This record gives sequence, C-alpha cells and structure tokens, in this order.
Amino acid sequence: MAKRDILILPDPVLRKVAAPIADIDDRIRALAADMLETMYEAPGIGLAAPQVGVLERLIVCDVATDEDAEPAPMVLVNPVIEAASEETKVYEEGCLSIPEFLEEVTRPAAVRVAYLDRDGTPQVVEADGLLAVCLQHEIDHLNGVLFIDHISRLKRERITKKFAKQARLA
Ligand code: GNR
Ligand code: NI
Repeated sequence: MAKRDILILPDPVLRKVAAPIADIDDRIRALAADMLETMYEAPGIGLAAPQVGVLERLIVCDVATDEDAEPAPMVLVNPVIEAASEETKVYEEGCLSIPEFLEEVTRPAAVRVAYLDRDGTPQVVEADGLLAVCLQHEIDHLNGVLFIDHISRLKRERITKKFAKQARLA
C-alpha cells in the first residue's frame, strides 16, 4: 500500500467526469487500498479516485469517526444514487481538495446507493446521517462536482479566487 498525493483546487482533474470501471481487478483493489491509506492518513472520512488523479468511478469512506470505534472501511465501485429523500439536511462540509475551508451544504437527508464491492458483487446501501453526506460528496467528485458548487456564488467565487492565487504563488 502507498499513500498518494491529493490534488488541490484548482487542479483541472477535479472538474472532469470519471469513467466507469469495467472490471474489478488487482489494479482497482490496490488503488482502493491506497485510497483508504491516504484517507486515514489525511485524516478524512471519504475519498474519491479523481482526488488522487485517477479518473475512474471509485470511492472509499469510513464514517466511524469515534476514536474507539473499529475502522469501517467501505469501497464502492461505480456508485449510483438510486433514490434520495425529499427531506433535506444541512451539514458543515469540508474537502481534502479544498483544505481549511468549511461551509454548510444542504443535501437530501437519506440516499439509497447501488455499487459494486471490491469483489465485484452488487450491493445496495441505505444511508442517512454522516454516511449519506459522505456518499453524496464523494459521488459528486466522480462527476467533477465539488461541495463549493452547492454554496452561494459569492462564497464559491471568493474561495475559488483564494485557491487560484495560492496556486500562482506556489
Ligand atoms: O474528510 C472529509 N470530511 C467531510 C466532512 C463533511 C462532509 C464531507 C466530508 S468528505 C471529506 C473528505 C473529502 O474531501 N472527500 O472527498
Ligand atoms: Ni471532497
């Protein structure tokens, strides 16, 4: 396993649409393992393959944030939101690709997500709470969408300019 570098806004890869994964082979399983290591190291509760420069539809997450809790890593290949609740919830989100910026985002409170697990077996997860937030945030990444796309234009433009300037100076 190896930790990978996380791309930072305004890296153009973060704005591309990721391709479906045709077969789940050792390369995909190794990528998932690397992503979990990178996520735990960050630390974060989720990570999408485009954030490590791979434009394929793979996400990982672990919302067992309690220090004492057993790790609960999830690997989701080709995840699809099959249903979303009418009810919404506001959560203060952050993103490893937009360091040190937090903002409230409104999303459906619960979602049903279909995906393939690391063995290629179809699975469905009914998520609410933090897992629902995390899955929606990660699936957005697969479509080139960032959580700042869900906040006010004023705030989005302010943070986009700040990161563009930081990239110029780096
Ligand atoms: O680590 C993360 N925390 C987080 C907090 C609130 C809502 C979403 C997230 S996901 C984020 C890691 C990340 O950037 N995944 O793409
Ligand atoms: Ni993110």
